[in-house]
Amino acid sequence: MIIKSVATKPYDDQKPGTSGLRKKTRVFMQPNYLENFIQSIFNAIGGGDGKTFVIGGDGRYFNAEAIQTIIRISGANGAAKVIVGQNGILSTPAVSNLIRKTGADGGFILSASHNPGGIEEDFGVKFNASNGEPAAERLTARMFDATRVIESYPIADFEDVDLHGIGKARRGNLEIETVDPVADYLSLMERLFDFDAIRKLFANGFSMRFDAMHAVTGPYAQAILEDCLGAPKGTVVNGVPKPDFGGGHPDPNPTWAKPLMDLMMSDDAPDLGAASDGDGDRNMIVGRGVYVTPSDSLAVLAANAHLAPAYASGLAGIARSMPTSAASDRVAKRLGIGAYETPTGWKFFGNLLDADKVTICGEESAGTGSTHVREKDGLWAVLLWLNVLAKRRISVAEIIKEHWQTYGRNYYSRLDFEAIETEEANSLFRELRTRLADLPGQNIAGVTVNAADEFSYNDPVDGSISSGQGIRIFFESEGRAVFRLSGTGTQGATLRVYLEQYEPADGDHTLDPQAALKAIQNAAYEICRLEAHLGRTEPDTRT
Ligand code: VG1
Ligand code: CO
Repeated sequence: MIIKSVATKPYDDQKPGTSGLRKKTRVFMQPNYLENFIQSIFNAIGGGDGKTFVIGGDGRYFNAEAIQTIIRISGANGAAKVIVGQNGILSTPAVSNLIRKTGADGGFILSASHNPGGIEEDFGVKFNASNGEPAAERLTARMFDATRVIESYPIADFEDVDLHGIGKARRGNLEIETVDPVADYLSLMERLFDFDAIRKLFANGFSMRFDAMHAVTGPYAQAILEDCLGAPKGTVVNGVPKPDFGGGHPDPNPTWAKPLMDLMMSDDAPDLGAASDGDGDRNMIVGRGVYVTPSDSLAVLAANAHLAPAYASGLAGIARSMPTSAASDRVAKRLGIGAYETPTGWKFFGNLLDADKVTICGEESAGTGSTHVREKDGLWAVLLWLNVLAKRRISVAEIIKEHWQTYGRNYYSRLDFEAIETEEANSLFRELRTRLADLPGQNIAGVTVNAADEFSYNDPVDGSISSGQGIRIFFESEGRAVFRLSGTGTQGATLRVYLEQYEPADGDHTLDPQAALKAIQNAAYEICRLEAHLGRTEPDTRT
């Protein structure tokens, strides 16, 4: 193998965010930009000598080229083997599974997740560690440090590797194995769930639509739902991954999955609607006439997980990200198990899962997962719902209604203000921080503040502390508002405002969420002086 050393200069904007490094695709296509970041990962993990890595992506624009570059840099760093998804395709949970199953030293995921794809849109790189989890903060800090001092990188000089077939190739000391992206993932799902019960459900006429949003989950959903579980052909729509996701945002929420939402709210609605995001780690669940918020979905899945073989002996605990509603905490309390609150981002669940403190985790942004991998997993959540529905034989709407009657309802909504000036966002937060100490006891827009703080997480497993993780305002009657800045955007800043209002088990669960949250929203806007800072009060998206 001929290895070249290429002289380079640091780029100053390669700090990984909530989930890897995300930039405009053209930024990644600049000379040495991708190469610098990949070599910095190798530098941060102590080199690649003799190691094995899994490589795959969600098929977006620049996926194929980036994979060839990563293979060449892996070879030049002395890696023994790379395991690559056929045609460069692997969903994020499938990468996590392959790392764990093959005992690989880590994995590269090429994706900007739910962000749109294309030469004018977004690209991204995530690195997962040997336990399959997204690089922890300590590791991402080392990567960033490495990007700031990089002077050169080694790269092997060989022909592109053909990734169309399945099999093995060799370039010098590097073995390249191309694998079926779906097979190992499918066999994992078969071990977790009662596939026979789900098959019977479909055989008895249960109807479903799964919208893969032209993203990576299409081949997985077709193989599992249609070919294996017997759902009728056509259950999966938009099932072929496209480099630009058909021009849409592959973001499974009521705004971006509107055609699915419209169907589910119509007279022709099937029994279950579901969707997944660009890289297959998020999920949306909709019943006939009823949208299930991700926070509620986490709580319902936790309360019913024992109906699936993998979780029949019960859960060790439940973790949720801080902005996620407290609905799952109530389930944990009733089950007598631990409830954990972590910062936003899946990397914070890894330690809790590895230490067997929790079995199920979730985020309000439509991510749910369990001990089976170390990533959130869109299809896993859909299959667990199917398993629950197959066992309980009642509708999604009935399950939700019964859940609220047992635990109460956490009305919930997230408002996103996108592409705002970074300085505007920073000044809003600076001012908000100075107000926190004076807020408790004050009545604002008709609601009283009980407490206010900036969330800081003390990891109970490794003792690491992550501060500055979002501002929380707690109101009387179990209301809450959270403010934080997105760490996945590629343009300016995105302010997220998360609103929550608890309604007890014997209360009214039939309100429109926006109406139920109006008082909290008014107070939240006033507290951060939203209009004064942003010049507007209408969010770009409301989920
Ligand atoms: C968002 C979500 C967060 C999620 C992250 C990565 O981060 O809020 O819950 O873990 O995306 O998901 P942020 O910093 O923009 O709020 V994915 O599916 O985009 O990898
Ligand atoms: Co994703």
